Amino acid sequence: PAVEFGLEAPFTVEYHDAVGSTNAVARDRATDGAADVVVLADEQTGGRGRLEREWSSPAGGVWLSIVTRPAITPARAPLYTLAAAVATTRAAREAGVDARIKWPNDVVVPVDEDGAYRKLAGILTEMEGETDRVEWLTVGIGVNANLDADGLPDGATTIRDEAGEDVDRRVFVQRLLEEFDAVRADLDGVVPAWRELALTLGQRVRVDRSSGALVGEAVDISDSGALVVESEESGKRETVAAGDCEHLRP
Ligand code: BTX
Repeated sequence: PAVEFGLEAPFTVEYHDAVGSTNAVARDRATDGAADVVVLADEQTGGRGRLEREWSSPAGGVWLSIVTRPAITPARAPLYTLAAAVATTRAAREAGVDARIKWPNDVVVPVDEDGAYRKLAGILTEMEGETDRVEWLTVGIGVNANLDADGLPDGATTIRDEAGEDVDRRVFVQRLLEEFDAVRADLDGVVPAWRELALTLGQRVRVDRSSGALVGEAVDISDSGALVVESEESGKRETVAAGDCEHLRP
């Protein structure tokens, strides 16, 4: 059963010990008309990543989904994902972790100078709406908080491992939600804020698009949140709105 989490956040937080996926509960709340509600769980038994991938979510993490009804067009929705990445990264940095952002939606910790990293958090945005307006949008955020990386998929890291101590999850969630609220209130400021925290810019990357792979240097992120890559093949700058991005060795 859901209980009040008792945060003075700009959102009503509904807490569960365990759920399948907070994004699934958030979808139910959204279709019931809710706004500015957060579904938070200690454990997810069916956590999901993008493209139907699994998201490992044992007890001790921060697994949450924010339900919003923003007055924006669907074209601006990716800015909400970037806003969540900025908010999560800032909250993790306050917890003592050298968190950075990998385009578009991973919060990572660098392990060397060449763009290698471990994954601290992931973000999954889902929405419903028409071509000219968003009806609702849910932002799922999964943070490996008070966990050992040992029990997680390869390439993962946790706040416990990076900071050397557990984080007070109530404080962490409060900071994350305050940051998210501030960043979304100034959507034009999202991309500049994202750039400051980006690990991907300046990296040699491969982006897998539906039209094929693109390899080159990640040189910028556009006003709408798309990645701008200077292609090694054509020498031209190409813009990728969505896709998987891998950091390559220089
Ligand atoms: P993604 O598709 O970018 O990443 C998924 C991949 O990450 C998996 O295939 C696996 O390799 C790896 N992985 C799985 N679990 C973890 C983990 N705990 N830490 C690091 N790496 C992992 C990223 O998807 C989006 C994830 C969003 C998760 C939140 S949690 C709250 C909400 N509810 C829900 O079901 N999903 C979101």
